[in-house]
Amino acid sequence: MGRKRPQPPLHLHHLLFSFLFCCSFSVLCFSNAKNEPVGYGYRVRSVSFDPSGKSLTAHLDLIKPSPVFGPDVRNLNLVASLETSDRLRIRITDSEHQRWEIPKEILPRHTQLHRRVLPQNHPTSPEDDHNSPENNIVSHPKSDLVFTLRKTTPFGFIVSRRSTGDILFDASSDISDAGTFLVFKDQYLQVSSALPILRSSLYGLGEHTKKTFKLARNQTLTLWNADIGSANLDVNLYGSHPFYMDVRLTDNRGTVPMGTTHGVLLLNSNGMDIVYTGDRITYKAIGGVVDLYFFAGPTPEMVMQQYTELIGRPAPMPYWSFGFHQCRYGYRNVSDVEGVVAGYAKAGIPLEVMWTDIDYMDAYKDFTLDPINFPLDKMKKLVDTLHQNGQKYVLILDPGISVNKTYGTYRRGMEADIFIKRDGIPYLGSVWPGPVYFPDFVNPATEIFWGGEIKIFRDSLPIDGLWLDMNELSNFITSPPTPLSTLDDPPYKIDNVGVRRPINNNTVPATSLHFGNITEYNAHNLYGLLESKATNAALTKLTGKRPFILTRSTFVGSGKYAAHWTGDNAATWDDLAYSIPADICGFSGDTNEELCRRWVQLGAFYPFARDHSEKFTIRQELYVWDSVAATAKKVLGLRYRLLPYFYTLMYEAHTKGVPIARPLFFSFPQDPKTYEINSQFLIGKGVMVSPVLKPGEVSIKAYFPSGNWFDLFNYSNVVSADSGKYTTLDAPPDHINVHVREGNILAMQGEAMTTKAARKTPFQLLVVLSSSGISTGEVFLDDGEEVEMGGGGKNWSLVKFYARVEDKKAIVGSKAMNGGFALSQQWIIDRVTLIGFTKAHAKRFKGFEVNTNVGTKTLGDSMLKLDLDGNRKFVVMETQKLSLPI
Ligand code: MIG
Repeated sequence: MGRKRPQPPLHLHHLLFSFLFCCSFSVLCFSNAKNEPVGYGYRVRSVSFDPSGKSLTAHLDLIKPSPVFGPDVRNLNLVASLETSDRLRIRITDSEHQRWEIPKEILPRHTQLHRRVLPQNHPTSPEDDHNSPENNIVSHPKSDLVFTLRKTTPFGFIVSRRSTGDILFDASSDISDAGTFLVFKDQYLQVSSALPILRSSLYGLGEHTKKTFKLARNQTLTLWNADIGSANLDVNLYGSHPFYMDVRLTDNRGTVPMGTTHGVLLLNSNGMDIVYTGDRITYKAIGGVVDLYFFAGPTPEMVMQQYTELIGRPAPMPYWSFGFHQCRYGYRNVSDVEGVVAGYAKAGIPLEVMWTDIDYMDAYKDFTLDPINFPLDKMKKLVDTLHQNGQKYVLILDPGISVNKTYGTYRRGMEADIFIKRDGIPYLGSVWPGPVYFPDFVNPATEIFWGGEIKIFRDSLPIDGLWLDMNELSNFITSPPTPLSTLDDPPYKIDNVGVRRPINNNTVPATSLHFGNITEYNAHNLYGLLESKATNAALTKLTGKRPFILTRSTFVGSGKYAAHWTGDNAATWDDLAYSIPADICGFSGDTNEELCRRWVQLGAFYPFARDHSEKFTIRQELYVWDSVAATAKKVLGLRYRLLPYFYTLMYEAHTKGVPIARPLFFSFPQDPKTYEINSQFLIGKGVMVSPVLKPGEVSIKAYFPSGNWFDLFNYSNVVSADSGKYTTLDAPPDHINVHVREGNILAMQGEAMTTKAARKTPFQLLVVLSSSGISTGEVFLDDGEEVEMGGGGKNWSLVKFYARVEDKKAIVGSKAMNGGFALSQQWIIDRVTLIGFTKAHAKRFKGFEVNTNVGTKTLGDSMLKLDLDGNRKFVVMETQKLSLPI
């Protein structure tokens, strides 16, 4: 395949890709030289159907073993099942031996939502010809996903769409020079699909730092959690997410609607390479089973709903976590930290959360305080003062427990016998405290141990959240492999760190054992997920409140327990461009005034907004430079006014799985130009951020999908894009472009120094009328920290707003779920601003000026009617106090 690929143009990043590409194929090239494919495939021995018609089981026999990458598994079971109307699962396992699969206790698969479960015994449709000699099919009239088993030699399978016939996954044709589409060996699984190169755009398969959202062709994406700074492009980083979204252009016949999207998950925790060429995707995993899930979409948002329905939805974050955070590695002592808090107050820049890195610990031991620089009495005073000011305090924890008999945490860990073992004794690694043992979070007893340690510590210092670092696991040493072990040295070398570094490099060796004799080889990628889960359970139990946890390492499903940051990015303009959501102003290296200014302008709109820097770099708190401080006040002012919007998006993420920050194609899949946009993003469906990402620039070229867009700082600046267009916008040094699209209603509040104070200000509705039809928006309200968000306790309201222009009136109204809660809190709206009147609207109002705004109001029962007969300039209603819901 490598040889046939056309020469790419000579760009630096292409050279890099070609290099990776050749490396990743060197083993195959070697086997090709001997004319030995990686595998010869399987044939179908027998097929049986579930009586419901929703699943089939095929028994597969190996055609012939191949000599590379170890012995083939001879007999396989393939089960294809429609688990819901929008989810198809294809699971291929060894029919004789149990193999490693991610246990349900570690990653529950949510299959119980009855809403979309398919009815039994559906009427047979023509495609349901189970007995054709060539093909067997699993389909259902209520599902758009169709599975076809092809009884060719070797056998194959296809996933297609019932509505359009579009083939989503085609594992039915041979790859001439890379073995067959299915290879199943003990330590090498290969599954591969053809893709329609001209119509398919893939997103996902993280965690990697990429120059583009859309995956470039001809690259290998490696998944093996590693402590590699996120400033490194294209190599495996801290987390593994073998999930992609495929956004399709329409086909020649125009049958497939533009932007039709599906999702694919390979649920497998083993190390893997994913080779993406554009016309094919090939997974090469070094263990586990083939467990593929297909999500029907057909929109990006629906794919996210369906994916998170399976893996779990993002944990709700407390309201305060949407405020601004300040951190640094290298704060010297408590007074240094106090000085930073005071610096923010003096500069009038909102600071919600103060953080401290490993500097607070005594000799880097978890759950201890440095008695000289961070003594308990001073720390207590610091936390008390923060709390009195409505602020919060978060501390870091590393997983490694210092091996030291005088250290209580170590002693209790040994007693509880909860450390990862190798050769029958705890595995000895080395991290900041020196020699360490690592808690084994696979062991249920570890959650009790860990929760106990957090409790002891938190009883003495009431911290508000925890930051979990180094949980890939990161290890400063690489222990020698066990001789002849194919776990420590597997036959297929994944492209670890882009140079096929051994998988044991700077982590816990693959031959180490977790509870139940689960090998590190299999469970490696799950460590961050498991630590997050245990920490979440501990904090929830201790506080009775919604926990705030930030984790560096993640796996599929981690969002259920913790938030994530980008890890060690660099203070460079490149890293600003790769950055959502990274450490503001950059972590490693010295930042500078201009970079930091542009970074806070962008970072103010990250879901998680934290300034963080490395030890020995120059200080970069937002008050350090006057121009940064001035810009911070302006942009954080807008962020704090938008807090209800961010928080409502948190609710949407928690209930539907749709992320708070989204690429443009999420809202505009029917506009293919959005597929290529890497330097702008959306917050929710309605707000678009277009940052400056280069030094010296004072204007930007931004893409605007169709519709009218209004500057969110200055409502009267309008970009009208009939069908999507690039526009050059001014971006003076103190400004970032943030626009809201027509058709949206934003519930905003006032600026303040803390989220607590902001929540006490009156609401203001910004109604952006739609040139055709209704505008909508919503606000979710609760106390901001109860464990469940929108739970059965009903201490919350969801108010949905709508607005339209009708006759000579603009009508703004609301419908509330549990409206009583909001009323009981006596939240009020003291201003309604309408923008977005167009010529079409204006025709209805004699003497009405286009682009002017709003008139007087009369209050109806549940509606606000705005009389538009006047001929007024930009007027917002300073209303008498309206209750919320209206
Ligand atoms: O070996 O705790 O990504 O945010 O400041 C480095 C010190 C350990 C890596 C984290 C970074 C943190 C740093 N940590």
